[in-house]
Amino acid sequence: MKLKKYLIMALATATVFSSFQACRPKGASDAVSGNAAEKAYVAPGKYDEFYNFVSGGFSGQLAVYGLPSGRLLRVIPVFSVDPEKGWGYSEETKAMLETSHGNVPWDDSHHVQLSKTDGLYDGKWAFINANNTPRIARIDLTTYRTVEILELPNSAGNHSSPFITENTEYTVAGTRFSVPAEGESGDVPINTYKKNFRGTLSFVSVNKDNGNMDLAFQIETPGVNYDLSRAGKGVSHGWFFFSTYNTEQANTLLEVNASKNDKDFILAVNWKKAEEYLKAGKGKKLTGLKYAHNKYDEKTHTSKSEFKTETVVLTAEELEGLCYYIPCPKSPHGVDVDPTGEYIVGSGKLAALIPVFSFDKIQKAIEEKQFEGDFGGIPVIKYEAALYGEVEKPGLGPLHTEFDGKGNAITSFFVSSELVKWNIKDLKVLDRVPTYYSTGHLMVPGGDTKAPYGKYVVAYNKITKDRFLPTGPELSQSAQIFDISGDKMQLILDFPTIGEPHHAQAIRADEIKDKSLKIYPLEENQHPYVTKGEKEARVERKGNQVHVYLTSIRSHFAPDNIEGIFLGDEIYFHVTNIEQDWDMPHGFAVKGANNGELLVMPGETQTLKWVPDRIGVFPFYCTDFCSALHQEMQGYIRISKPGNNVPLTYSLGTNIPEDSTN
Ligand code: RUQ
Ligand code: CUA
Repeated sequence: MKLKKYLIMALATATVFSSFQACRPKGASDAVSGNAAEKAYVAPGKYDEFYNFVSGGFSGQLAVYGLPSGRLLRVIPVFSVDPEKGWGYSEETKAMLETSHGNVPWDDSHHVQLSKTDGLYDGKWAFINANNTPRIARIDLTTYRTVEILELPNSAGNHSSPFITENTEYTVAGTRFSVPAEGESGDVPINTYKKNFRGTLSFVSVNKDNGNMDLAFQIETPGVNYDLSRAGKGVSHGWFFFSTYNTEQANTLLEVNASKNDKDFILAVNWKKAEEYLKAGKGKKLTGLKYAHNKYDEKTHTSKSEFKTETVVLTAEELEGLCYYIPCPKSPHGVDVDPTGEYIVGSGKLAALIPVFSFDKIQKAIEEKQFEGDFGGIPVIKYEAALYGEVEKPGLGPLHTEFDGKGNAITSFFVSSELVKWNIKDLKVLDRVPTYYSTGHLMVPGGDTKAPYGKYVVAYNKITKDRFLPTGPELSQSAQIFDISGDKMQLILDFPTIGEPHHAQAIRADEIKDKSLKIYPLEENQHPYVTKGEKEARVERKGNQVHVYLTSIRSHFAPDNIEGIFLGDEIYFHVTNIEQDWDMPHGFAVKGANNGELLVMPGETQTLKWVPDRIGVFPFYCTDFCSALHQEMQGYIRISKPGNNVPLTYSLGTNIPEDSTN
């Protein structure tokens, strides 16, 4: 009987929501007009105006595009192994993917945040979240390399992350999936969600000078889904806002059961207050945890993994003034804060309006205790008391909002497939453009800073049917760039993206391009297996471990003939690229290796481990076309039968056949 009721409900909801499915706007082919192409055209040899960092969705990586051309400049491996660059395959990078679950070679990255000072991008680092096995990564914007990954305990589905505060004091991580406690006490029936499942909001501090992350504290809250978040800025600096859904606290068929409440919440967190409570000793130390903290050292070119066991937890419902819920219509997704910090925009996925909250009114409501009871022991501010106003009939399925710096907001609509521009002060809709289609995130360069650059808005679309040449069952994802310098948004270009594009940010190229690292100085290389010149190239045996100290320079390896290695040996090729020229990587690969390649930057050392599975002579070669004689950049290693009398020898240019003088 119960099941039948559920099925009927599910069916009813399915029909309702099928009308909420993406709809494809009309007139796809004639949307580009006039001088549009000119606006996106960046002539050959000319640089783009912006770097666009786009989270790679289920590829787990971070993609870098130029704007306005949409040219893909680089894919930075973060949470997923990348055999193209040896990420997760070289001995040096394996520790970066270490977690409490062991080595995890993949994740799902949704949001990217550029570090900020005074609410503006400072061009030092990019942060990106791992959704599945909760982690935050930091990427160095001089090397475009992932240099740190921190795992988050007591967390699941790290989606509302890694949003950062105005001076990068903290990057946060909120539980999308509430879960019971870690360890044996978490062995509870799933349908005890209401009683046993909790949400955790992690605040990770970032060292101003070196960027190092540390889990500063966690706030434990009632169990709901925390979807997205944004820091306050300007007037609201010191606060953080998290959107929630599933305030129904359902544990099954969420599609129906988490869509019942007319309103869910935005959680407002006073993190300055949290700091006070911590100082006053109100944090509870939780021990017996295990979470990984991985760092890449640019001097030794090696990563290390450290396991931590403790965290400090503040319990939201026990600490007055720390957290407040604000009702927000219909399963909000994005929560976005305008450049002044005064206006907080909630986007209910199933709502037909956009509520805009006022920070000032929120503060007054708290002072005057304008509450409508509590949720799980946390005061709920009256909707009207926090509300600045509503944008009426903006479109269907609002997801995210960015700001143009001229007093306007632009919101993406998944269901009605459009971008809609509206004025923050009078909440009037000013313009709308169709997208192709079902836009998720959108991005205005600098759109979440105190001073957006404006100029463009990019829509990152979930569905692309009929937009690009078909490529089998899955079509390319797409981004679309619109010029917003005039009153009307104008489509100027479509470009395909990797993974599924999610959140993105863009920084003016001239703010960071000259800081890009060109080489790793060889004299500073402190790798334990570095070879600083060909004279030091050698092969050393330690038991059944063989360490090959190999150098690469145009266009040979030293040594390139190696003998005296036996089946059963473990071989470590420590390749040092002794070039000191920009853009001169050398690759390294050996036949039959159950491994990726190495791609070694000038001045860097990287190691490929190889356990041969058979006897014979195996070629190795450079994989990156580095000179006219790149095809000559090769060598041989001989694997002999154990017990055969083959002395260990290695050489370059001297292992000549005896009869070669004939
Ligand atoms: S999400 S499409 Cu940020 Cu994962 Cu909104
Ligand atoms: Cu070195 Cu090709």
